[in-house]
Amino acid sequence: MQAVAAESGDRGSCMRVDIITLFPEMFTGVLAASILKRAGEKGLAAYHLHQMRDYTTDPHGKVDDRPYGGGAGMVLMCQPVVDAVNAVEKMDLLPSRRVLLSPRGRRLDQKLAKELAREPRLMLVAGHYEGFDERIGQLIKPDEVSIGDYVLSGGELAAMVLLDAVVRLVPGVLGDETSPHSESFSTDELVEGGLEYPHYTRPREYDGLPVPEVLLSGDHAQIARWRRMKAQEITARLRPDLSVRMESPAAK
Ligand code: 6GU
Repeated sequence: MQAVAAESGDRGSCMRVDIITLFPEMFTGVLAASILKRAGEKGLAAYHLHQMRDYTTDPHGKVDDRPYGGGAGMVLMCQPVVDAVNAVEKMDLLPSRRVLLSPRGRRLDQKLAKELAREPRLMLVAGHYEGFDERIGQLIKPDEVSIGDYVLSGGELAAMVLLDAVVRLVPGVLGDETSPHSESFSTDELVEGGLEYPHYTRPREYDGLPVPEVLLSGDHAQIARWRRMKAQEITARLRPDLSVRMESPAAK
């Protein structure tokens, strides 16, 4: 399965993704649809789900306990998490870049997604409950990553968001009609340089609303100019914080 696309020359090689979680079933739908699925089918990504509970030494399958010092909620214990990470690490010779999903982590952005897309192997560790025993971080030395300033019930949804953002950047994953180059370029523009220009498709008029004339003109230079202008307008209006970078001399 992996060998097929790995042989097709200019495409990227296969990224191995290990996911350690108490809720592997949350991932199955996401991994079986759209781009993440296609990356798997093309042999550009291989996903391995691991049930953290399988690694606890507790006879009742316990993975969490009450916090020392008191307080609300439960804390993930060191043993199941550390043993799971170490056991999963050994399942492949490739060393993994370890990412622990945590609201206190580095905020995920396009730059970090690109960085992670270059890794041959990712290990995502998703926790639930109040959090991880602090010593887990010291022992497994992960990068901690957050997807934004709001509280999720667990790291699973964050891991899926991260995975989608990362895997689509693995060379060869996006369609052939949009070359990896132009697609990742437009991705750069979208998030790093500003927002994208508006898109239109058929029909030429819908509910009294026409498609802008210039897009029907066939004049590609003029279309490119119009799109640049619209992208700047939209960015200035909706995301002035991103606009600043577009004004830089380098963009001219
Ligand atoms: Cl990575 N985990 C949790 N629990 N909440 C979050 C998050 C992660 N990122 C944003 N909120």
